[in-house]
Amino acid sequence: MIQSSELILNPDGSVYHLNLKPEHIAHDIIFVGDQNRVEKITQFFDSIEFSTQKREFKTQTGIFKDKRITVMSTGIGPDNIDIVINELDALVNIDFKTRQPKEKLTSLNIIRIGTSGSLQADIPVDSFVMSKFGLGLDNMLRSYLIDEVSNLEMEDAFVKHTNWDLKKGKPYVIACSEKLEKMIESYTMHKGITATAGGFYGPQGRVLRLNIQDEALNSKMDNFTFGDNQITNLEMETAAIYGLSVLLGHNALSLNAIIANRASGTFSKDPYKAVDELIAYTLEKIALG
Ligand code: R1P
Repeated sequence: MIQSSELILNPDGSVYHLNLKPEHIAHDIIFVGDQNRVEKITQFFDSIEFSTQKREFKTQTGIFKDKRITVMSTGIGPDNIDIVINELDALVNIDFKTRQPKEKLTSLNIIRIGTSGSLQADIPVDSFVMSKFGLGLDNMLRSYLIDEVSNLEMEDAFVKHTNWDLKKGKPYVIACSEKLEKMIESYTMHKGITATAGGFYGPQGRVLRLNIQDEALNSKMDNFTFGDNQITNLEMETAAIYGLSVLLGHNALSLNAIIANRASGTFSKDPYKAVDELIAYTLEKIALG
């Protein structure tokens, strides 16, 4: 039995941070970072059956073209992803009455629609990136037993290529769900490795008033290749989503609208437009899937 200090439920029986009960979520789930992006998606729904918000975690469930979909904001960063995916998994795979894992696994389909900075000059602002792999620079996933699901070969190649200081913890690499990749695939989307940082400034090489440990990291990441894959972009959630999803038996895919190009130093003139286009495209694909 899982103790009440470990799986914390609110007095109404909902799960601690997300404020959700099992009946509130669909099996197809869209993650966004920004809570204001939730309604940018659900405005296209035919109906909305449920809405709630606690802290940065805003959730709405409804119907889009006969498909029941949940849209949820995760806030910023891998630490939030730890909360969101563990609590979502508990909603479908733990019996809240007996506090025991259920015998039959329920697998969720999780698709992130995010914003991100490109590291490659030829992946311009306003384009879309599908993450074949998440490369976690953040350490969160290292609290779990990940050796059987992570790509050790790519991790070692990245450590060597960047002369990575292991005092920062060892980066981890996790692949996307092939099922969702096939479902969403588009020939216009760039595909590659998405690096996930545990912060926005120093961890992504931004210097304001503090010196950083490795000023050359972004340019080293820029020319890292593994097989046909290069590091396309840098954001703050994908690798953590992939890692926890694989460990818990869920399918995950991350899509990002590129709003900044770190190689050319440019920022989108209309970042909302690129995000809106990615939302419209993804919703249609989920409805068909
Ligand atoms: C940083 O500004 C945030 O924006 C990006 C990063 O991953 C981080 O969460 O994604 P979202 O727009 O999806 O939040």
